[in-house]
Amino acid sequence: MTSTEQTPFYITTAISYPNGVPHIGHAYEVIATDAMARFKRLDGFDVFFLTGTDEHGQKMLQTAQKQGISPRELAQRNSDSFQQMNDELGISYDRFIRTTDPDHIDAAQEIWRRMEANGDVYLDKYAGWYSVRDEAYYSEEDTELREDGVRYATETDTPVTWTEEESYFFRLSAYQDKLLEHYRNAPDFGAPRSRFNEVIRFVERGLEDLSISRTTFDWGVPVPGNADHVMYVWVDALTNYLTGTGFPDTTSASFKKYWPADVHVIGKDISRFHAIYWPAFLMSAGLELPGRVMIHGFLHNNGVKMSKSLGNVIAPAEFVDQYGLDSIRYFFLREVPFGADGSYSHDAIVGRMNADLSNNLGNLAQRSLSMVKKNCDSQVPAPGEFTAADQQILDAAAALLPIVRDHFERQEFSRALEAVWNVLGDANAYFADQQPWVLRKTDEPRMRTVLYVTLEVVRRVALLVQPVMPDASSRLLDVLGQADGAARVFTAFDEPLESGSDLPEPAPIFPRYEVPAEV
Ligand code: ME8
Repeated sequence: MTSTEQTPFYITTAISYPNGVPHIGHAYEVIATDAMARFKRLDGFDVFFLTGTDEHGQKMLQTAQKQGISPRELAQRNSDSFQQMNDELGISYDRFIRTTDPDHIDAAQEIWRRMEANGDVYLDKYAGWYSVRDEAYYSEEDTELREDGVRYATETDTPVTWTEEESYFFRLSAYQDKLLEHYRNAPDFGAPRSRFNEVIRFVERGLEDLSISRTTFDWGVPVPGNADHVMYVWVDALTNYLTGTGFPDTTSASFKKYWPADVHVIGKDISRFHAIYWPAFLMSAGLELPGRVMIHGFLHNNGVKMSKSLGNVIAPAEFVDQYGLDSIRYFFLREVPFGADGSYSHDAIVGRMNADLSNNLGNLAQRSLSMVKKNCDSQVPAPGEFTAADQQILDAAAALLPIVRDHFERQEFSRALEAVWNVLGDANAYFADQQPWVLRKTDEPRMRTVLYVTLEVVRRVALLVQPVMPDASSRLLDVLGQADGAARVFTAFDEPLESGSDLPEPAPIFPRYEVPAEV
């Protein structure tokens, strides 16, 4: 298949605010999106994966002022640490976009012009309770005056100040019915359903027009035709998904190929921006809507919210150093049903590493491969006729690809991995029942069949876990003698393991987690 014949698949993460360094929540989102992107590549799609940083807005400006540097410097510094985190996490992004990139400024101004040309942008005055932290205005009833004399946005606990300014507005109120109609026609537009339902109920209550420009500061994309205003950061930020495809050049090959995006992966705090504002902006601009907004939950440290003041914000690199990258990737995707909130703790991570990775997968691979090395001349043994027990476990492993694909299609990573590990559990039971180490003395041909069947199950598992654990699965495929390239993509899944092929020296892939020695 040549690349032009492949079906395109365009996936994005949220772009992070680089007003600080990345934390585990950011890592979680890029890891999940990366697993999805890798799955689609292995499944034959022409994938474009966009991630990056959201650099404008008052929050960036205020943080920079506090640090005595320019917002551009702050953005540069922290954007670099986000990019570094991506590299440390093995994220296979195709472009790291920054909203200060010149092509993005063009894109943001063009979507504005299109919305204006459609009659959806007008100039008026805005007065309201503004939260700098949330970059959002709140109505009086959504705020409360607390004992410290400061007024807060009730929902987000952030301080608000009374702000009045001339502002451009977007006629969001005109899109209520169109949005609801879209939600009816595309029931998978938002996921998971419970989080999408919250969005729908919000729209059903009615939408107010949205203030989309600011005059009190200038760290943003200038509004076309009125240099006194910069765009509200969310108009600018959401447009990054278009910039990534080559917009405003709608005739470009990449725009034609990749727009509309297939999946936007985002966290639960920004679902309204993505499932309400974004489709409304796109409808107004005469552009197609993305296929799906996948809303994940928040990760908490030992069940406690991460916050700088609690000192429990963990740098992703620290995690990787302690447990290893693939273990972390596996843990996050297996432990927390994507969409739900989740928690991580040392014990939970070590539990998964030792039980799932080391015992269930690592040991099975290592035990069968060492027997093959000693007893089969380091070659994939030739099986005899399969018994019912052989056939049952082979069939269960062969059935995994469509099951896993189905779960990935809905970003149900934990369910995909659960299905794989169920088969691994059965494979371990099969290996223990068949006792190939006894067969070695009593029935060598039968031993070879059992070893062949086990290697075949491990091969299929190794193929399927590549998107989640790229490095470990690659080493596992190495010891199974599967060369890089055609043998490692999903079209190889149904091709049976070839007997007689040489196997390299087996090496343990998933060591048990041992408490590091005190220094
Ligand atoms: O929201 N657990 O940027 P951001 C899981 N710039 N996910 C978390 C999390 C946690 N504890 N904390 C944050 C922004 N996230 C905007 C996005 S998109 C056009 C603009 C997620 O740096 C959060 O939900 O605050 C979001 O999806 C992403 O990390 C970036 O958050």
